[in-house]
Formats: sequence, structure tokens, C-alpha cells
Amino acid sequence: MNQVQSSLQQLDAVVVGAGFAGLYQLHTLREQGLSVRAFEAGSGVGGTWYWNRYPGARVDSQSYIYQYWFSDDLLKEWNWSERFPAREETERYLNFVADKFDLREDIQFNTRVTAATYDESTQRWTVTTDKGESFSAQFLVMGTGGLSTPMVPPFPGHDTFKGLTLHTAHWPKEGVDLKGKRVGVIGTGATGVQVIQTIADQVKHLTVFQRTANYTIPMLNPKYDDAMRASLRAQYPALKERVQNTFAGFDYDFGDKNFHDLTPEERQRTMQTLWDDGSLNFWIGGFKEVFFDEAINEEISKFVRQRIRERIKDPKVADKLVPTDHGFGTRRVPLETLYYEAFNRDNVLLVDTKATPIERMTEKGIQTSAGEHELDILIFATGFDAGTGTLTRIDIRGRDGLLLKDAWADGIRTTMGLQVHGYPNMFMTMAPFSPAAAFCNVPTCLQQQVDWITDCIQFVRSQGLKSIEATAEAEAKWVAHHDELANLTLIPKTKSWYMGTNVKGKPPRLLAYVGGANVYRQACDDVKARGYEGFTTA
Ligand code: N01
Repeated sequence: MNQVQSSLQQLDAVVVGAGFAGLYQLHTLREQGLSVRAFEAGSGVGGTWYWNRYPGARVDSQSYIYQYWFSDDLLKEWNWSERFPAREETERYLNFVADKFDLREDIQFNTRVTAATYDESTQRWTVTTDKGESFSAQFLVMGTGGLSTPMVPPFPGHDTFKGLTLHTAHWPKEGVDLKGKRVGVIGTGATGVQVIQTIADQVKHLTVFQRTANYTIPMLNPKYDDAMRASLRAQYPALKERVQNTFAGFDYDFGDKNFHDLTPEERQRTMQTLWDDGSLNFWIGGFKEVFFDEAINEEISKFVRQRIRERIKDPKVADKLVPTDHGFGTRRVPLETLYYEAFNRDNVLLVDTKATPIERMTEKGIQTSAGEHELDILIFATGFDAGTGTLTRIDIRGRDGLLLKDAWADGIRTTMGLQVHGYPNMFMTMAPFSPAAAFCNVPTCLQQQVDWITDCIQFVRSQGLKSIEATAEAEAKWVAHHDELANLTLIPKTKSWYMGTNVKGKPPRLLAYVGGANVYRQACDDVKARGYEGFTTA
């Protein structure tokens, strides 16, 4: 060990982030007897569920699969109150987990990791924080989330606006009183939908700035009583198994029937049944052709357009809210509750920013090509620099000092989203080219990735080795496989954060692996079973 390294606090592993992945990773590595410290920029645990405090934030996965499986006690003790819990409940759950497993003692809060540098001579990482501290660790695990770097469009005149501006992912902890205010919301993705439907009847006036209309599915969200919880609890062992063997890590999966095998009436009936489930079942539990076949996608899209249109009073407003420029499911489909009814209200105005683009922010509000909209509060529900945004904003330097941001400048490359060649002993969760990056019930995929990383670290240590690194060949093979599958789908034809097109200058590339969470898990298991094939150790 060189002098600089030996003067630093020595750890076996550093975990960055205390969300779903970070908490579990901290727990599993500690269970193996490693000295671990987690760093978290927030003042509490929860990640996404800590930061995104906007009104109406709620999970789109059913609570009974949006949880950890590793502890029977935890599964027995935690009681979900409804099918799709609000943000506060999920945050409480993660706090419960942190307390139950005494995780806080090894989490340094209010601390952002700013840099991580690999030292080839010691085969260790030096991790630096914004508190000016540095640590030396053999292993580095990034639990930094895929949607954790918020994006605010650089409208001219931003600083001139005299009202309050907020991004949904940086919502103040103490809340914001919207009552009696003229509020604007920019963005109608999963976040915008939840904000709009929640605040429409609270504010004096709401102006929604929509660039792209989204397909949505109405959420069915029954409350759970003890009997329901007991019934679900009895299914937990089967559900734990089930979610690992489906395309998107949910309990439902694509049906066996092909769209073309059904009569038009049968198709309608099947779609209606899936629709009535009030979940993402309609999207990723229905017909797999929705992702591959343009004609079938159009039939399914038509069904959804009709469901949307029939709820909107003013046909002109409906024309704007019904998506026509992309196929259903080629971007994230939000669940909604009385979203369209919000636009039937007299105090809600929909502004189509494709027809009348936003030109600038003014002292009083937003200036579009058609005029000025006066606002007291402007909410940016404008999304994130997904997948790569957070990783490339940390000064991560691998072998030969190569900055990760530069390594990805000519194109993202990862080995199964778990490692990058040139960055030994650094592991990632929810990173590009894994299903966790977008096409997965996130806890399913994060637990699978954390388990794989834990086993891999265990392997390195048990063999008396110091490092493990994906080979360039294995990486190139995975990237080619990822791209090949991505290009078989309709997704690259649609602009969205899935493709990185929401970030100026980001080359369009499907961020998430579309081969299926089940197929991906098997591929990861195979790598392990073959003694970490495609990785070199030293
Ligand atoms: O972000 P988004 P999000 N002018 O990127 C618009 C997860 N999530 O925060 O579509 C005008 O989807 C942009 O317009 P367009 C979930 O995975 C989960 O909503 O690019 N508009 C779009 O409407 C989700 O997919 C849950 O044309 C501008 C919006 O801003 C992911 O987070 C809840 C603009 C951004 O939508 C991200 O969702 C919430 C501009 N200059 C989120 N720039 C649940 O599980 C951007 N927009 C429930």
C-alpha cells in the first residue's frame, strides 16, 4: 500500500447511496464480515422515496412485490396499507428496514461522494466526499439510482421569474402550500401525471405545459385489511420465486397467446380484462408483440386512446391529451387516478407546447409563442438524466486515470450493467444495459444485482484475490447483444428518457436491457456458475 493510501481510513467496501440497493448492499456485505461504509447525500434513507416528495408521489408496482425478500421476520412484521402505497409509506418501510438491521450506524448521511479513483498498485479505490474526507476501499458499489439527477430545461429568463420554482425530485421536506396559488406544471410523465391529478383541486389555477401526451392506465388501489394482508403473506414464498422468473420482475407476465391467434372479439375481451386489473398488467402482462409489431401495437394503442378520450369533456382538449405520435408502451406508461378529470375542471388549462412552444420565463411566469401565463409557482416535472447522469457527474477514474464520463463519451459500455472494463472492483446497480435501468419492478432487479455483487465479492475474497474486472471482450459481446435486442423493438422509434433523448447531446441509445429480467438473471447466474466467465481476477 502506498503512503497516501495507508494514511486513509481503510474499509473493505464503500457503498454509494442509501436507497433500495444501497441499504441491501450494506446489509449483505456486513453479513459477510466486511467493513463497509455507505454514503448518502440526503439526511435520511430511501433514495427515490426520500427525494421525490412532490404531492401525489406513489409507487406504480404493487406493494407486495415492491419489497425485500431476504428476511422472513421483515416479511412478517411489515404491513402494507394498500396495493400502491404513497411515497411516505415506502419511505417509512425503508426506514423500518434501516432500523431493524441497524444499518444507520454504517451510513454517513448528508455526504455526497464526489470522486473515486482506482489505484492500480494497491488494487483499491480512494473515495472522496464533499466533506473533504477520503477513504480507501477494496470494493466500490454504486447504489446511486437510475433516476437521481434531475433535469431542468434551460429556459431563457429563468432567473427573472419572481415566483417559486420547484423540481419534483427536490421538493422541500416541509412541504409547499399550493392553496389559492396559480401553479404551472411542466411535464406530463409519470411524475407530472401524479402531481397534476393531486393538486388540481387544491390550487386556484393550474396551467399544465404538455409537450408529449402519454398513454396511461387507471390505477386500481384498494386498501388492505388484515385478511387481505394474511392472504398475500401466504403467497410471499411463491411471489418471491415468481418475480424472478418474469420479463419485468412483476408477478404478471406476457400471456402465452399470440395476438394473431385471437379473434378480434377475444382480443378486445383480453385487453379489457387486463385493463380492469388497474395495474401495469395491461402493458407487461398482455401481448409481447406490443414491443415488436407496429400493427399490433397500433391496435392496442387504439384501445387505450379510446379509453382516454371517453373521459374528457372537451373534444379539443381530448385531441391534445390523446397520444398519436408514438405507440403504446414504447415509453414508460404511468398509472393514473382521475388524471383526465382534472382537465375537465374550470381551473385547469392545458397548454400544448408543441403547438405553442415555451419561449422564455418572465418575471410573472411563462411566455409561450401564444402569450404569457402568469404563475405564483412553477413546478418542473421534467425528469432526469437517467442511467448515466449520476455516475458521470462523479469523478470516477479507473485504470490509467480514465474518467468514466470519457470512457462513455463515444458510447456507453457496461458488462451486464454490473461493471465497466477498466474499473476493477467497481460494481453498479440500475446502470445501463441491465433491466433494472428501466424495464423492471425495481426492487426485484436491484435485489438480484446486489445478490450477484455480494457473491462476486465473496468469491474474490474466498480465493484470496484482490480484484475482479470485466474483460473488454465480454463487455463488447454484452453491448452487441444489448443493441441487437434493442433494435428489434419499437422503443428506439420513440423519444423518451429510455433512449436518453431527453438530455441534450446524449446520443440516443436504449438504456435498459430488453431481453427480460428473467433471461438477464439466468445470464448473470451462468457467469457465476462458470467461475465468473468474462471477468479477469488478480
Ligand atoms: O420524467 P419523464 P418523470 N419543455 O422524463 C417534459 C419513474 N417514476 O419524472 O415527453 C416541455 O418521464 C417531458 O416532455 P417530453 C418512472 O420510471 C416512477 O415524469 O420529453 N416539456 C415529459 O413530459 C418514470 O418514467 C413513478 O416531450 C418538457 C416530462 O417533462 C421516471 O421516473 C412516479 C421539457 C418528463 O417526463 C421519470 O418520470 C414518477 C421542456 N423543455 C416517476 N423538458 C412511480 O412508480 C422535459 N419536458 C409511480
